[in-house]
Amino acid sequence: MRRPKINSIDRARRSGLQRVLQELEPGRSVVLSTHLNADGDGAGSQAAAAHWLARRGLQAVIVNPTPFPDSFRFLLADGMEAWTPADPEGEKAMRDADVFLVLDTAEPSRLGAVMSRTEGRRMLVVDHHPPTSSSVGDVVVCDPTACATGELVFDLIRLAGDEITREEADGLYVAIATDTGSFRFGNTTARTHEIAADLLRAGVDPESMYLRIYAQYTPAGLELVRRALERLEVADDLPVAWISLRHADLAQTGATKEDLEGIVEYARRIRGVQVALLFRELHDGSTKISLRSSGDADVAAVARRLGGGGHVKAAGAVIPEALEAAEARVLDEVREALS
Ligand SMILES: [Mn+2]
Repeated sequence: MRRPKINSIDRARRSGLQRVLQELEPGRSVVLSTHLNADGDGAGSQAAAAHWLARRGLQAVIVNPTPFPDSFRFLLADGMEAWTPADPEGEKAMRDADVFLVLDTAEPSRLGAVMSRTEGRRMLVVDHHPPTSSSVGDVVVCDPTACATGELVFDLIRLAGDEITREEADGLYVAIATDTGSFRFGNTTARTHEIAADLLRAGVDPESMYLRIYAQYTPAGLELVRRALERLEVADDLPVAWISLRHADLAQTGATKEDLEGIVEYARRIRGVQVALLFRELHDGSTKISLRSSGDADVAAVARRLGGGGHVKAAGAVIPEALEAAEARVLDEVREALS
């Protein structure tokens, strides 16, 4: 049986994860956190890590800067809760923590109110975003060659010599499936599939995962998709398509931020499109941009010029400008990147 070999991983990743492991002694209290508006990778990696740490005899509590996504609550064990700093339980967990294990980000600004509470505590970071000058952490594993943070959590568990349980496998599968666009994006590797195979052997049911992750449209979410398709525009002179949503689009449809997941993919699915964009007007009048690249364009570089960041093929930024001005500015930057 072919297994994703733990001794085949890159030496830097291995030694980094080894140092993380050394900090996770049985009996210690760990707060698990991830970035604002946790996605499938953040939430799935956390859920898997929480199951595993509990199994190793640590106290593990999830405290995120924004509420744990409802759509991924099924990954939490019975009685396992996820808090925010506003909850007394979250506050207490952060006060009692020996260690913070931060997953899927190393950016202080993306940790919201959790960040200030890490002061004076050991902070372990396991992430796959390219490190930046503002990255934080006492022990940091930032490996952009990992398809998802879930891949690194998988390696961490295997490095500890532990088999992966069904519950852990479900979380890691959600993490990896969502961050690779269901094994379709450019970050998908042979090893991604080897790990997925291992997760299926641990009991993951791919169809029920598909239904849990993707077959979840609500009437409000569907209405948002309808509006997004109405607003979809394709440039005449560039291989670029974009969707612009007003603040009112979310408010009037009753759609949530979670319903925005994947909307940008509608622009990316158009034949010939190399850069897909989602513009979203925020309540304070600024504009949030999601960028996706299907070609050689480095959208992380574009996002950095706009004050944001991310991966080469998936990045984002918030611009303090109104929707129309933001569109013009971003399209200029994208034109530049494509030339
Ligand atoms: Mn991720």
